[in-house]
Amino acid sequence: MDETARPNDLETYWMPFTANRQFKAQPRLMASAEGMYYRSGDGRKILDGTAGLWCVNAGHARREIADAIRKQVLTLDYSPAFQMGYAAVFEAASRVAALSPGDLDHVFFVNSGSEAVDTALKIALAYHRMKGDGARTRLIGRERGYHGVGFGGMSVGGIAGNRKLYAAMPGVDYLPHTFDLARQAFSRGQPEWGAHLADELERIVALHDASTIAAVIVEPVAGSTGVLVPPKGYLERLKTICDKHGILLIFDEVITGFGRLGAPFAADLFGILPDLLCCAKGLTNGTVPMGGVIVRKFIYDAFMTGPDSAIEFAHGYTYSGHPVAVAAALATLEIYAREDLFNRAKSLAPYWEEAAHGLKGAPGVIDIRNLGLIAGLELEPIPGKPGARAFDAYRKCFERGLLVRQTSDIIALSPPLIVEKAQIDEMFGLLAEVLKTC
Ligand code: PXG
Repeated sequence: MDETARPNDLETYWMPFTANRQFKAQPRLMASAEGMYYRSGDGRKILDGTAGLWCVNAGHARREIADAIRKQVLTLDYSPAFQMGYAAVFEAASRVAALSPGDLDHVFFVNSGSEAVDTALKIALAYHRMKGDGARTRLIGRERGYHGVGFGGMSVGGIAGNRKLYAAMPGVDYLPHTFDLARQAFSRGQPEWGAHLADELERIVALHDASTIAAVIVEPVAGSTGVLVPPKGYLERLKTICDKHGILLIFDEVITGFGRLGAPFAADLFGILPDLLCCAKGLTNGTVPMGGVIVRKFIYDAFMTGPDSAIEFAHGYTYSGHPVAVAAALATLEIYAREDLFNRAKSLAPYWEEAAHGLKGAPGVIDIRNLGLIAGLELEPIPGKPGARAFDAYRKCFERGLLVRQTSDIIALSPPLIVEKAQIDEMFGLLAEVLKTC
């Protein structure tokens, strides 16, 4: 037992999105991490099947990032975010924009995915107002969408459990989610069935009228709710309908950004240009909280009107473009480029798909979904105990040295992009063993 890893008091810390009492009765503690592995508090090596929480794309303990962070704290630890700047933050914005497709060429920095989403929604609303279209206040999300926990993101999100205790914002409507087990089970990559579900947007437009709708926000691949891969043609149709009605399309790429799908962004992979793109997580390899909203030129330009002395967008955070986060981001983007990690993910994706679908027929597995370096396994729920089987698998995997992600009866995997084929085999091999006991 590493003594530094043993807390003296588990009670005081109120843990986020955690079954606190269950956890504190049987804690799972991490002590350190390097490369593809965590080390647990009790000294076991744990293979990281989830890149932390979908964020450590370049693997753990990257020296270049640590060095950059240390140097930055000693050079310029903080610089006022408003009405002032420093060189590196402009550099970071340029690099992120250069990585983004099309004319997604201006970047607003924030500190998390939730802030990226709330910021994007505000930009969308303000954009229409700037254009004299102030009646466009309605936002369209999607069932089973996850857009973080801010009031905006929660409100456009479609997870009942995340909303039921709070008053979600009014003026939001929802597309149906795109998952249908009977029609899509065991699809490899994008399902064939379901593109027509995008046409539901036409129904929503007909109901509310386009003149009241500001934006549609979707995750290109829904991550948190269990890896829902968009049906072939679905996102294309969504984009066409948005354009037709002057509705802004927001891609929430907090999970899909920075190589997860074998391309810089899902927008690249699918060849669809959203008007705004939210990112976070992989931007700093998970080391320092940071996110961003990347917007197309016409949106930025719409704000750059009025007197020069006016603040064009009344929004921002004390830590927008924080120097330490920016240093981490620059070092991270450098690693992604130097090690060509997005292409590495692309070239590993077929092997990943094969390995994931090798679990077809394993006990309790009713669906396997995948895209890029993401996989989701859906398990047959134990009657009357939703989520219990997958949680059992999650716990047993951890005990046997593999970190996976569990949500309801779904196990999700999303390893760092440095994963080796042997480690992919190890992940799915161990999962197969564990599933026999769940
Ligand atoms: N949008 C998307 C698509 C996300 O996946 C957020 C916004 C919010 O980001 P922040 O940085 O505010 O948490 C997310 C976050 C999981 C899991 O296990 C997923 C997220 C966070 C924590 C756990 O699926 N996604």
